[in-house]
Amino acid sequence: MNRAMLIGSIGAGKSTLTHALLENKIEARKTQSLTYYDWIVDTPGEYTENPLFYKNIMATSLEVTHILYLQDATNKKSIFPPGFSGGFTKLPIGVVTKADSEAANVDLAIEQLKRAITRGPIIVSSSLEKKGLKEIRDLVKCNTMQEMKDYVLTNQSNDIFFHETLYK
Ligand SMILES: Nc1nc2c(ncn2[C@@H]2O[C@H](COP(=O)(O)OP(=O)(O)OP(=O)(O)O)[C@@H](O)[C@H]2O)c(=O)[nH]1
Ligand SMILES: [Mg+2]
Repeated sequence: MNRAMLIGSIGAGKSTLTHALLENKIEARKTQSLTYYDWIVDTPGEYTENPLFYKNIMATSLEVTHILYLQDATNKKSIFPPGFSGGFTKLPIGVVTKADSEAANVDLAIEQLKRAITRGPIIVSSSLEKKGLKEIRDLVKCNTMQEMKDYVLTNQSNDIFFHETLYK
């Protein structure tokens, strides 16, 4: 079964998205350690914010098929180093979170994800409005980058697109 690990800054909305994707009716609390659900591994924001934890992310990534890179649209900062997804062999999905918020800057969040992910789909989501959830579930069912690209091309909207870096 395909599985996804969620990474992103403290408070980016990883646990809220996890519960929304799984249709769990529980509210997220601060994540203290790696938490395994059905097909999702939720991580504490500290794991992505502190490079000392990169080895934990690396090790955990071996257990999944996809890595979801969450960028909070209400956070002007991005904690992902440029090209971060290049350090992993797993299929990347960029996810903009909290698109519903009045404070959201979705365009900025997309630009931040484009720097973090050299190639892959990017989804604009809101756990509160259940936006982008189906697309994320469907993408995690894809087995190759090409399958994800084909999915994006056949499900075109403003909230999903495929990012490719032409020159590296
Ligand atoms: N407006 C809005 N707020 C959200 C959304 N998703 C999460 N939040 C809020 O963002 C805050 C942090 O959410 P969490 O899901 O706990 O974030 P996290 O990434 O799991 O945080 P850590 O576990 O500390 O790493 C909470 O107050 C949520 O209510 C969303 O889609 N829209
Ligand atoms: Mg959490």
